[in-house]
Order: sequence, then structure tokens, then C-alpha cells
Amino acid sequence: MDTQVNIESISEEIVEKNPGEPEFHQAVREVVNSLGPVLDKHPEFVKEKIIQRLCEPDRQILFRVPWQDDEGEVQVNRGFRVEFSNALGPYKGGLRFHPSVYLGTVKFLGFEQIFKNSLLDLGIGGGKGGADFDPKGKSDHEVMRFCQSFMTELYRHIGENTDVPAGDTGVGPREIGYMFGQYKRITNKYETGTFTGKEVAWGGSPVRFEATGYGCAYFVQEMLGTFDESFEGKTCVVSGSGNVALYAIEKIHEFGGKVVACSDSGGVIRDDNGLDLEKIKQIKEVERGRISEYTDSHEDASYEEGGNIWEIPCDVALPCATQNELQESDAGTLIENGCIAVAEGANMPCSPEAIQAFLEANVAFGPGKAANAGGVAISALEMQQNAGRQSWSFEYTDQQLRETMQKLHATCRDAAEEYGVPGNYVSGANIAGFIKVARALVAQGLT
Ligand code: NDP
Ligand code: 2IT
Repeated sequence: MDTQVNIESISEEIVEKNPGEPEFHQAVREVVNSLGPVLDKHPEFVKEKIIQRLCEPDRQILFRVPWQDDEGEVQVNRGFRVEFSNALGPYKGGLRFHPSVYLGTVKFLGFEQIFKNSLLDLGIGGGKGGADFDPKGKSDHEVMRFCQSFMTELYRHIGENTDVPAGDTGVGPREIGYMFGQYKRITNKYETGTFTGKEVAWGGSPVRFEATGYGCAYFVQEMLGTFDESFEGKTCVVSGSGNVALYAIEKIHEFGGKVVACSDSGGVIRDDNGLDLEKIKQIKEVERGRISEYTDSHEDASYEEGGNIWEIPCDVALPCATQNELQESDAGTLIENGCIAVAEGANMPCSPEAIQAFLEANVAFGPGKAANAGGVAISALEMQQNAGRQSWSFEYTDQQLRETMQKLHATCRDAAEEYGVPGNYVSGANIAGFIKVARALVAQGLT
């Protein structure tokens, strides 16, 4: 069989079957394009149509979310939960609240999540959800009413052994709290294991809040270590200024690196003295403000509205905001400026052409499936703690995270080597993630 032709026709079939969902097509192509050597070795995966089966979610749930704003006006949003695969455990993945969310967003995220979760070896399947709701500028009460309405439908589809949501863009501990409260009220069950990303005081895990950003820094530290480098003394830029970005910055500073720029959807701040993270946390986490306010208290820093963060020279770049935020031309600029490592804190922030450019230039490149897996890893450990009614210490949990990211790095590196693409973490992550799910699907019969 000609694997190349076969892979191309599988991708085309999936694109045709899912019109108008370019992000989903992109995510599928990235995985499928890595799988040639796997299909050559495992003809049973071709026979059992594992790729085609994995590209068709187990189920897709779409629902109306009506709620009332503070003026008493009725608002209607659309809610989503795509339960992709439970071959390795209950569906697991975050919820995204952002006005741009549509089915294609949730499907690309859910598809990625299958392989990310598989790589972790922690017994979790893949799913994702969200809504086209914009939490920006809404009062706490508006967010609460939205979350309650959202959960009034979603509660029937989730559960600690069925489907376990968590946060993502626009969903943090505040939203998880409101959703958990409504779930508890409707089901009359204090079932903490149904959600992760809860506050530590009522069933959350220490380090979950920091985990994605810390984990990404741990992953990069491992990649740098393969060529005797580290964050020490490195200049870094981190896009975004949300949950992932802020804790990536925190860990990079702890490792002796200097982050000189971050951003939000409005623009970029640059502070060559190194960003004052406490100030940024105050603006973003406490006041829910805009990054532009940073220059009010930091006169040496600059703010560029609509600026391009990738034009700022750096050794390490971490895209931690959103999908397709780093294009081929940006990759070219980073390479020209001498960047040695890039890792995806966000999901699919680099375009396929940008990734190709990094790989060709021998820039160490950590794909999101591996580099941002720290968040869901600690989610799985939160589920473990909930199941055992345990509550671990911050230090112990952080150590688990660090070891998990080291192991994940080794898994991707080893798979890349075994399948003839040494140093290519993209292929390594896709191959290692895919093989485990594929084996489970074969073993569990045609479902
Ligand atoms: P947050 O909502 O906390 O922050 C998102 C940040 O990205 C904000 O600074 C936001 O700016 C910026 N941003 C969002 N959309 C855009 C856009 N279209 N253009 C420019 N900037 C944008 O989200 P998270 O930090 O949790 O998530 C960021 C990324 O990391 C996402 O891709 C998410 O899927 C991924 N991720 C998150 C995990 C988690 O545990 N939270 C785990 C793994 C991956 P603004 O405020 O202006 O909108
Ligand atoms: O993209 C992701 O991995 C997340 N948003 C975290 C999912 C989770 O279940 O913790």
C-alpha cells in the first residue's frame, strides 16, 4: 500500500466531511501527516480505520444558553461540548468562553486533546467545550447567570467517570465555581471529580492554576538541556497575558531568564528591564484590566497598540495566547533574530508553515500537545486527589508536574528517534499520542 497516497486521501475525506472548519482541518492534517511511518509498521491501524474513527467525535452536543444581563435584557448564546474519544478514560478537556468560539474551534481543541491526554499516561480521554460568550466587561453576576444556564443543560452529559470539564480561555476558577455550584444544586451531589480547576479550598489541586505555564517552562528547560543550554540569562518573549502566559513568565524568571514582552488582544508591552510580573498580575487577575495600563506605573516600558510581539529580538519565544497567532513571516523574523527555542503554551498558536520554518532552521520546537500538557496533567492529578479524598502540598504537586513534563519530553524525543525523525517533537508527540489510543481502539473492538 502507498502510505503517502493513503494519508492524503484520508485527510481530504475528513476535510470534505467537515466543511467550514479550517482549524479542525489544520489540527487533523498536523497529526495525520506525522503518521506515515506508524501506518507502515501497523497495517492493523489502517484496516481498522483508526484515523477516520478518531476524526469523528463520539458525540457533539450543541445547545442554547439563554440568560439575562444586568439590564434585564434576554441574551442567547450557543454552548458546545464535543466528546471526542474515551478510549483511554473519561472525556477530559477544558471549556472556552470567547466570542469567536464555534463548532470548528471546539473540534480542533477536542481533537488535539485526545493525543495530549494520551501522551500523559494518566487515564483520560479527550473532549472540549465552550460557548460564544464574551466574559469581558461582564459583571460577576452576569457571568454567574451565564454559567448557571450553561450548566443547566451540560450537567446531564458530564460526571466524574463520564466527562470532566475544566478551564481554558475565558474560564478560570470563578467560572468553574459557578458551574460547580449549579451542578451540585441540580444533581444534589458533592461530586468534586466532575470538574477540575476548582479552588484549592473546595477540592481543587495546588498548582493547577500555575500548571500550564510552569509546565511549558519545564518542557522548554528540558529541550534546552539537550544542547547544554538553559533559561539562565536568556531573553524571552511570551505572548498573551492570561493564565498560561503569566505562570510561564513566573517560572522563566525563577529559572533566571528575563521576559521582556507580553501582550493581549489590544497590543504589546515591552520592558527591557524584565517584566514586573506582580504588577501584571494585579492588572490582569485582580482588576481584570488591560495590559496597556502597565506603562502608567512603568515609565521605561512601552505599549504598542496592535504591535507584533514576534518582532522583539529574543532567545526563546512562547506563544501563549491563541490559535494561529504566529505565522510563517513571524517565524522568519524570530529565526533571523537568533531565537533558539519556541514552545506552544497555547493550543495551535503556530501556523503549519511557521512550524516547518522552525524545524528547517533547527530551532528547538515544542508542540502544544506536549508543551502545554502540564495543565491537564495536574487536572488528572486533581481527579486522583478527589477520588482518594486527598489534598497534596504545593511542593509535592509541583514536583509531580516537573517529573511529568520531563517524562513527556523523553516520550516525544524517543518516539521521534524510533520513527526516524530525531529532534522533531511534533512528530514524536503525534506518534506517541496516536499509538496508545490506536492500540486501545483495536483492543476494545469496533465502537
Ligand atoms: P486566558 O483567557 O487566561 O488568557 C488568554 C490570553 O490570550 C489573554 O491575554 C487574551 O487577551 C489573549 N488572547 C485571546 N484571544 C486572543 C486573540 N484572538 N488575539 C490576541 N490575543 C488573544 O486563557 P489561557 O491563558 O487559559 O489560554 C491561552 C491559550 O492556552 C489557549 O490557546 C488555551 O487553549 C491554551 N491552554 C490553556 C490551558 C489552561 O489550563 N488554561 C491548558 C492548555 C492550553 P485578551 O484579554 O485581550 O482577550
Ligand atoms: O487545553 C488544555 O489542555 C486545557 N485547557 C486544560 C484541560 C483540562 O482538562 O485541564
